[in-house]
Amino acid sequence: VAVAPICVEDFRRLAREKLAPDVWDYIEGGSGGELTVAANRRAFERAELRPRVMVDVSTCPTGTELLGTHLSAPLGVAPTAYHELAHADGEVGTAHGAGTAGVLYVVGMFASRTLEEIAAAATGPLWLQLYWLRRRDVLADLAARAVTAGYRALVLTVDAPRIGRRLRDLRNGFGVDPDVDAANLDADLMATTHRRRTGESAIAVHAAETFDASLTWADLAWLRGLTALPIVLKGILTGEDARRAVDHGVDGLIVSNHGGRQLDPTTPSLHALAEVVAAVDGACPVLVDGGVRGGTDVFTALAVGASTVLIGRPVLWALAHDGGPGVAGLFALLREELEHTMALAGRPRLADIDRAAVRLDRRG
Ligand code: FNR
Ligand code: LAC
Repeated sequence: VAVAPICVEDFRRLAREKLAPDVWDYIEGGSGGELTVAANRRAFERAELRPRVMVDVSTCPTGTELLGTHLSAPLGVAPTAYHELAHADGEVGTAHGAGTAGVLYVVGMFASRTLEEIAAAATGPLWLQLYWLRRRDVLADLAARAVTAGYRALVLTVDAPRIGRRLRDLRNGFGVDPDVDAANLDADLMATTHRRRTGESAIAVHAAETFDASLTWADLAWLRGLTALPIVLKGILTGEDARRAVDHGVDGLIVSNHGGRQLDPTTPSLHALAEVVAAVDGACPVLVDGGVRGGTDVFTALAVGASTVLIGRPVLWALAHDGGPGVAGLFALLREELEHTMALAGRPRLADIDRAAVRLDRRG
């Protein structure tokens, strides 16, 4: 009997049945020994919720505000490349799903649909993620298009001066399917992403050719000069860099180790979140991604101080399983699990989910 997914892990199993092995490995894999992928999960698995009782939990609303935008829950889609690898509807499906669920969608620079098509399909807020390219004119063009199409923030990913050593992709000689393109970038800029050579990841080769590894804090002023949109940095893992980002006037931070796909081993996202929240001390919203696989994980991240929690791989699983409705279903499930956790933990409002609601690093 086909049973609808009742937990996030169900989406993973359903997606695996649909995806070609090399695409599965590209999505699932991390870099190096995949220690960070495991550590992201382990940090959540070792968290222990501390419930309060005799609290009126007859309603537990999950709606929130993020940079002036209403969300049905403190949830969103983390930026990921090439959604058409998962489903023919690609990012248009993701936009439908995220919009239906009322959550944030951070569109990836390597989206396989145009920013304008995605915006036309979206009923919820969109942000646009960028990598720092040598071709600054391309960044300027994307920023201008994002403004016109109604995107509400730019996310600069700062943990990828080059691509991590993803052994699965190297072994598979992974290249992006010739029918799937980065729809917002010129074909000549993207040619190598389709190249398949044993021992080589086309994603890594392409990044080596086009990403500008000289990015430093001083460059933020140039990005700021392009647009009045809020600027959010993604890939912050230390309190030191968080302070520095605040000093440079960024509008938000995303604590992330890129789902364990870049530096490995490194700090699990939940532990980095605690450090960053302390350093930022309320100066700007702090988002987090990496290893969030259920409503209790979302609750834990909120207790540690996250404003909103982003979901990477599970969105691609849901998209592979059932397109836009799959993505809507995934976020409905996460919202429901969060609401359920709030009730059982005696925290009926998001503002009640305080640091005392969770103990990290349970022994044993
Ligand atoms: C990513 N991620 C990513 N990040 C980014 O800033 N730009 C990108 O283009 C991509 N592309 C991408 C592709 C795939 C297949 C994955 C799995 C991830 C990283 C992503 O935004 C996020 O940080 C992690 O996926 C979060 O971890 P979880 O939820 O996948 O564990
Ligand atoms: C990733 C970046 C390249 O695959 O999008 O993580």
